Amino acid sequence: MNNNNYNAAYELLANKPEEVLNKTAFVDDYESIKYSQLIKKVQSFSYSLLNSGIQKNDRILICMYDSINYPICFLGAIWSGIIPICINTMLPKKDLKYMLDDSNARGVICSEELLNIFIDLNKGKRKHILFSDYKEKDSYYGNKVTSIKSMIKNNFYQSFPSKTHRNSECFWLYSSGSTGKPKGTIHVHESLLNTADLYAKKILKIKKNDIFFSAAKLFFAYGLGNALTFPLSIGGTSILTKERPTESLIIKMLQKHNVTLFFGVPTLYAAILNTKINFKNFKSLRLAVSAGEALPEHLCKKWENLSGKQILDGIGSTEMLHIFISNKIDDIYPGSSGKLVEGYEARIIKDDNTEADFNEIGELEIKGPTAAIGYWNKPEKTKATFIKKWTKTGDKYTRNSLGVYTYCGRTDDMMKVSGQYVSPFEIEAALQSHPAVLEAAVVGKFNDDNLLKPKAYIVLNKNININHRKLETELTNHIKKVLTPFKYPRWYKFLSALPKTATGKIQRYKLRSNEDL
Ligand code: 3UK
Repeated sequence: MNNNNYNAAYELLANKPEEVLNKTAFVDDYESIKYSQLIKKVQSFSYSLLNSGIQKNDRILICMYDSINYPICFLGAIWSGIIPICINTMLPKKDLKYMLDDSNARGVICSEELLNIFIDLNKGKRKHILFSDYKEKDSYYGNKVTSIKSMIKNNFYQSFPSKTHRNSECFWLYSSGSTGKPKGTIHVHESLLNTADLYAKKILKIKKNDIFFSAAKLFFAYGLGNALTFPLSIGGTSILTKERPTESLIIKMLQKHNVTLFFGVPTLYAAILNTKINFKNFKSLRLAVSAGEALPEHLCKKWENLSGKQILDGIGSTEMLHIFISNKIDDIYPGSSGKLVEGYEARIIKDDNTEADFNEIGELEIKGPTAAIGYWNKPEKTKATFIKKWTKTGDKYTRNSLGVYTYCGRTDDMMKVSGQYVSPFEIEAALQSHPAVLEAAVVGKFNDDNLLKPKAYIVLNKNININHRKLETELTNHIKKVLTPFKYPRWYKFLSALPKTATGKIQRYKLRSNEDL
């Protein structure tokens, strides 16, 4: 490409040596694909997408389970200069609707299982062009649904990469906050490869013989790097599955596919360690990575003792696209996030707006060549998070004289549960939507593994005479239905009144410490 042009999909796929072209790029639940085929399918998809009426700079929502079609669609869109927006497949319908409306996406690419939801959301207005895995349907309640399979299975269509730039808009991910709606986080072309160059190549020392497996799905920034950018950047192999990442699935996948690099979240490491598996089964594993929330010291040590393999905790964010502070091979500080990844700068800002000294707490801010350029259509939130070249993380951190960073909690009300954001307010609102509930307050509580989970305090409406155990199950089912399922409270406590100040504000600190209740 011309010097000024830079297309992330092209950069990830082009100029692969012959030996890589013959290697397997992705394996999913049904099939595998070689690099040589992948490059052709991405171009065929790009060509068909442009032919379908979607144009350069249009946005397209991708709501798909992990499979080989995911990288084809994601990279095919980018190849065309179309902006893919990767969204969580577990979201309730109202959130999907919000993202469709907010992003004003021209099209939607979804897994077949999710097609009915999008057809329903598209009813009447029919303003989105729908694409779906496998099934060819000309008319689906009046919606035309184009099959991804037909777009990529036909003859190879050569397509030239769109003339985009290092710093032009490339793709979005949605990030959520404690209040307000999710924010479309806009990333530029060069950020993808920069995460591979700065973190994956230097810290994880990824090589083309590595077999990558990420418990975090491709729609998360963490999963996108782990299972797409990193393997493609060096010609490695990535294992994809649409299955939910339970501990038994992970154990099975690590063995079946001879995984060398595994990416998980602390909750999963705790769950795997709580099974009675024989770690000798992880023969092929070279290294494990943990992110999403802090990895407690005991889990880090226990994993290393039992498996004989290291586990690198590192902190990343949707806004910074991937990990910017990390433990390093043979330089691990259990219970800490480790040291700065080269290529990033960090500062810790105290409440009085001055920089923290060693061991003083403040809010962590990061600068580096993978930062998002802002949130879509949210100027105030953009201004509050992206300050010149610095990105606020919303995390409290300390740094010691060795340059080791330690997580000390969030500056906002957000919780990270199983590595994913959850706002206590959204759980409270969802609980209050249940007919038995008068008032609800949710706080984080550490479980036996020292991992934070939501606990709900409930005041029931008068005359609710139902067994509390039964009601707990009912409330949990209710939450799983109206919110993304992992957000359900792990504990309930029923009170006759919530502790409040004279002005009626809930005294959360009392709930957190469980005092006087
Ligand atoms: C928290 C951590 C302590 C922290 C992510 C790796 O998690 C990712 O992105 P999100 O936008 O959340 C970001 C927030 O999560 N966090 C993440 N990792 C750690 N806290 N120790 C950690 N190791 O509050 C951060 O601000 O969902 C993780 C790669 C890419 C990512 N987007």
